[in-house]
Amino acid sequence: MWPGIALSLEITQTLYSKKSLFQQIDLYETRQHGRMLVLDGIIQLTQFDEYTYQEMLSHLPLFAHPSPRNILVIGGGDGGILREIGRHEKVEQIDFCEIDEEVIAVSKQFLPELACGFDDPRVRVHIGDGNAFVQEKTAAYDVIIVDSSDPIGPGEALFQKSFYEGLKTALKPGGIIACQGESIFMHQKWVVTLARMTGELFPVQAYANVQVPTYPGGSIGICMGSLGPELVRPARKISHSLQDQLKYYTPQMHEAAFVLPRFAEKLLEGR
Ligand code: SPM
Repeated sequence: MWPGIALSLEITQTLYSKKSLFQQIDLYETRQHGRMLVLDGIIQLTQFDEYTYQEMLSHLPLFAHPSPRNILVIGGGDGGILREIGRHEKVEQIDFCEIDEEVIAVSKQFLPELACGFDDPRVRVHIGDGNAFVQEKTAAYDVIIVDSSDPIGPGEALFQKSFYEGLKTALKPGGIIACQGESIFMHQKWVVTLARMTGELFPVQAYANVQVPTYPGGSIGICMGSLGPELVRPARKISHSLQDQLKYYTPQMHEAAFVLPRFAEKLLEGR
């Protein structure tokens, strides 16, 4: 996806390498960054910095919503997003839809500190196509989180307008979506496309930026849409016990994530 650009991490051991029905799955031990999950040759996470993305993709929408009870997560078979949602005691039900059950199995074997998200009794796992799953739902969720891979291979359908329309229909009144939003440095065309689609469908739209040193460009975006609540400030206070569990998200980071460099502001303004 990045012709002429590479990020190098020294691998000390290959723990798993196999093609599933959908993609090539590789799990490596690295010298400096702990274990690393790679799908179709693209880094999905490392133990070194996975928490930045997982915390922000989860807690930005959950804290922007005044009372999130019913949650849907699409993609993210490693379980890290489920782990973060599970920290919210008032959440009642978490539907989880992932197309590739081998990613879940590999994560349970090699990334237990992420896959512990699957142990939460509120989680209901659905193996299948996330787009098809969403299209069958109406007014079912307070928050929907899309932890997709990139828009090639199995993740492609999750970047289409029909999918975003389905997300909107699947939300309850006042609901919020938060989707993996690519990089303001590396994927400007996708960033603009996602922000425009969300802006056309939702009365409230915002784009956050999160530091992830092991993603190309060093950061990734979160594209959000809301049927009511404002997004750029938390709607609720965070408890001391939850804040103590986190390494990246704070109420201050919530607001700061939506402050973008000027070139990105211009990009999103269509200038
Ligand atoms: N739960 C973690 C799964 C990671 N899902 C998102 C992966 C995105 C990988 N591509 C990053 C490159 C951004 N341009």
